Amino acid sequence: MKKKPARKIEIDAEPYPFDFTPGACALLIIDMQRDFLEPGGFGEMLGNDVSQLRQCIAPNKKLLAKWRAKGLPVIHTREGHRPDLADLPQAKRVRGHGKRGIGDPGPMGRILIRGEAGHDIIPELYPQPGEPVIDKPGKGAFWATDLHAILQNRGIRQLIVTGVTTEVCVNTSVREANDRGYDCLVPADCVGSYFPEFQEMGLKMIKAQGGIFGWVSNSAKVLAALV
Ligand code: TIU
Repeated sequence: MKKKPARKIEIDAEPYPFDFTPGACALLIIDMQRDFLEPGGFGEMLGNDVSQLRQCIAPNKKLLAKWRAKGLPVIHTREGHRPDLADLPQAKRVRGHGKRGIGDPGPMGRILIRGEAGHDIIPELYPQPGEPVIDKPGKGAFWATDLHAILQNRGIRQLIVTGVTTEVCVNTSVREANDRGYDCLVPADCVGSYFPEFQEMGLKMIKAQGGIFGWVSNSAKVLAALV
């Protein structure tokens, strides 16, 4: 018997429409962790305006609900380290010369340490059973993780990438995914940066030069494709 061709739906995106194949596409939610997003967390302690990031919670929540309702795969990531700091490079530990850094006591437990309250995902987007959570020691979701194997085992070739921050972990993960052969679409309202200029440029870099790393769209357009 002939195999049924995969269903494709166009999502309006820049620099040109994205050929969405629901059976081969995962929602990858990057680092929506309490320490980055919540008032009183590590991000705010560093002097950042968390309201800039919090704008993307509601659109993510809506997209996640619909994505789950359609039975499509969801993967979450968290940036953080082992409690013994064995996986924390010295270069990352000393960078910034902040008063407090990774592994030190913070407002919500030890900063960016697995198992601590601040390291966990915000309640609004909390993972459900069956949704893999990737603990990553770096900015990119692929480096030193089993994400590529998980995606390959599930036949995933496309990613809708959301989360924080646009210019750091989202951008790094999209670039890593692109080099591994995945098509990535980033809904602009579902990613956030502490810095408006980095939000703008982080998105521009993805879609520049004919989609050098991927596509940029918005959650309404992705939701419209999830009929
Ligand atoms: N998740 C992520 O982007 N980690 C960061 O450290 N981001 C900053 O913008 N600092």
